[in-house]
Amino acid sequence: MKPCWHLVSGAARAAVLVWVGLAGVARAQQEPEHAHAKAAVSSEITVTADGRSMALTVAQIEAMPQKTVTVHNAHAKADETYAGVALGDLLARFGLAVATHEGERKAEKSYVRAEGTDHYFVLYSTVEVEGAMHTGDVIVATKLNGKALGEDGSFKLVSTEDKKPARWVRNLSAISVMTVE
Ligand SMILES: Nc1nc2c(c(=O)[nH]1)N[C@H]1C(S)=C(S)[C@@H](COP(=O)(O)O)O[C@H]1N2
Ligand SMILES: [Mo]
Repeated sequence: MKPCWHLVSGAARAAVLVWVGLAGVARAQQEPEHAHAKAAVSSEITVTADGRSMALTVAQIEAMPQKTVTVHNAHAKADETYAGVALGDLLARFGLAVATHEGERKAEKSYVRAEGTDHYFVLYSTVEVEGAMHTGDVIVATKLNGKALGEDGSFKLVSTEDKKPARWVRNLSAISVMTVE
């Protein structure tokens, strides 16, 4: 039988609409304040630089020299301690060391594109991620407060100088360096 909406009285229609509206409000209020869409968890991170591409696992990242940073997450309104590899140290393994004048010149003309499994991506100037050139740390974290990152994925990019966590990338899955000529 087809619904006979035209037969329903005006008052009854209004009641149905109010009920549907209130149900929507109740649902919205159940969402936690920092809820975000569930994204696929990254199991590897692909680093591309100078035409070379390499996938790295958590074990490989954790075998590199580790850096620990404590940052205030303005969204979560909490201090968080992340551990992982400094992005500059990671890039140095891909021939992007800034120990020489030429290396520095290249960094000054390059940028880093960091992307998550949900395709959210951000840019950093390469200079910003080089501890030898810039204040602050940008790390590829694999741990938060001593534990795996959970639903933030296997890897998360975290920076200490940003006032908001918008350039932190959860479920980090790809890092590529581009040089502007
Ligand atoms: N992968 C991924 N990372 C992301 C985002 C996103 O949509 N996807 N949003 C960014 C933005 S705009 C903010 S403010 C913070 C919010 O992080 P939180 O929800 O974990 O507090 O994550 C950043 N990192
Ligand atoms: Mo944001």
